[in-house]
Amino acid sequence: MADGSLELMARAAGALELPAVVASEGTFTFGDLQAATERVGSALLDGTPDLAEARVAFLVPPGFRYAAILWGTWAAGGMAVPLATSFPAPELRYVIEDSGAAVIIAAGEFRAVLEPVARDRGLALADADELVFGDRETGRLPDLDPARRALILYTSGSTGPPKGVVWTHAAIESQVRILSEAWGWVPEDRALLVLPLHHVHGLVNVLTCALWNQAGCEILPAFDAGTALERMASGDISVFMAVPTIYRRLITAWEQLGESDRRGVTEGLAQLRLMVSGSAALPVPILDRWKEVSGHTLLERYGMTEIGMALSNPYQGKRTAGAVGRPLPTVDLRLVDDDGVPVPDGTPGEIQVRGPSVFSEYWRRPDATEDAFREGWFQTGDIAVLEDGVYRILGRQSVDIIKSGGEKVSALEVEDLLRTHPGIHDCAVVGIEDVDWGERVVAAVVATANAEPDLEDIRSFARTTLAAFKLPRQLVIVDELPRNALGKVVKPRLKEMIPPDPDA
Ligand code: MCA
Ligand code: AMP
Repeated sequence: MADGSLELMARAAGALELPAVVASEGTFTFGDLQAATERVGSALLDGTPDLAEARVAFLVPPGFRYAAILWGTWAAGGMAVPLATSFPAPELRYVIEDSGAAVIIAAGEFRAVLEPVARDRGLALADADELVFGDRETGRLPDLDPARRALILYTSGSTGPPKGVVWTHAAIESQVRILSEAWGWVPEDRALLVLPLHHVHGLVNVLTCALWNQAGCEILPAFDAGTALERMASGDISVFMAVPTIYRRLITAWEQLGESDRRGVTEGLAQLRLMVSGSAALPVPILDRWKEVSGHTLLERYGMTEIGMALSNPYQGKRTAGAVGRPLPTVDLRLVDDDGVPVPDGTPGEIQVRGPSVFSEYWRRPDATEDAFREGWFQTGDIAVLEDGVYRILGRQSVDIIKSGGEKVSALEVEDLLRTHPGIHDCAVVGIEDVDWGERVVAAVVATANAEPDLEDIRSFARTTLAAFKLPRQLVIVDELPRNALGKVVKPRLKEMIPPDPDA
């Protein structure tokens, strides 16, 4: 490694014999990860001194290859652009084109979906296995300034297409230090990772925090409630983080066990040190039931792709149901009214955040970046109130953002596509409270004359363009959409018109 290597990698160098990643590909030490990082980094550099923030897009399932490609990209001076394994070809193409990726890497099972876009961009599609495990000579890696840009994560917003959120190495380091301190990470920890790795939650809070602390990370290629529950209760795991939908599924899996298996699992779960919930509001019934199942009061925290983690219940001390605690160290946070003026305690206001973990820019969107900040404060669009010394999240300013199973969906993006369906004259998409998903995507549709679009038809129409989590789960045919005097759909009124989901 070069002298100026990133602190994340320098710390790994002090733990070469310790297990770093346990995954479907095998068990790997920090020494293995360091060697793979050097192989990937050298291959990407291919004789050049520094990738100089070139974008490296990769579609690889969560596992050792993922970690090695991420670290190899960073060690070579590139910007990592993780691609979502759940995305269909058009969404992958959008991210690759928008980020201006100079390198595209795929695991074998994803080659076919990426080949056309690689060809169109005149790029060879690199093979993940060959990069990570190939027999190649390693060379010198560049010295890196932590102020350099490291990562682009794509996120949907209330306007326009998804935007790339840029994180520097320094912001990632700052986030990881904050969480390490606040949540008590130690080298003896072993995290179980069941989340996708193109979001802050899985990538930073779990994987990077574990590796930064010389702890191990056991990675499942995808979430499966039975497997996750069994691994959590195995006695090997000390840290687990997930979205509320996942906790709900773990509860269901536990309830399906026989009496004595339940007891065994409950005893195993009680051994964990830390269980965190985030990415969406944790319903109090899930918090309460999980306490009965596992003995743990979930630590709920609040974050966002643009700011990382901002608010957290305490690791030690009282965790308040339905609340997200206090600002994490170094996070400057305030609640403001519509004019940007701070509100007194007990009055709801928009959350604004500043601090070293806040993102630096939307990739190649200076106007959107400028609009997102006000006098140096990032405007989250989330509404909260400070009561009895803790913050409670009350909702969002925009009705066009939906959070389903921890995934963010832009109603406008779904509407734009649905309007191109021949049976749809007009439509509006809203998020409706849902016990499984938190919110479910519901489409209210005015059909064209003589057309009778149904849910399955609309879902299969949209599926080739949009990720499956964005597809409507309920369809309501209406004669007309409620509109205000300016002709804009009044979504709060529309929400009241949606009948309960017949399939729920
Ligand atoms: C999958 N499906 C979904 C979702 N996920 N539908 C709605 N909302 C979703 N989130 C679709 C599948 O494509 C499938 O569709 C059908 O639902 C059933 O799939 P199933 O196997 O039950 O679901 P799954 O594949 O097991 O996924 C559920 C999940 C997953 C494990 C809860 O959504 C998930 O990993 N969510 C977490 C996302 C996350 O990490 N968010 C963090 C971002 P079909 O049958 O039609 O094919 S927020 C963040 O990072 C900030 C910083 C923060 O605060 O944390
Ligand atoms: P994303 O942009 O996908 O990173 O999602 C961030 C959004 O998730 C935030 O702006 C909030 O709306 C929501 N969120 C994250 N954590 C919580 C939480 N604990 N309670 C309520 N909403 C949350």
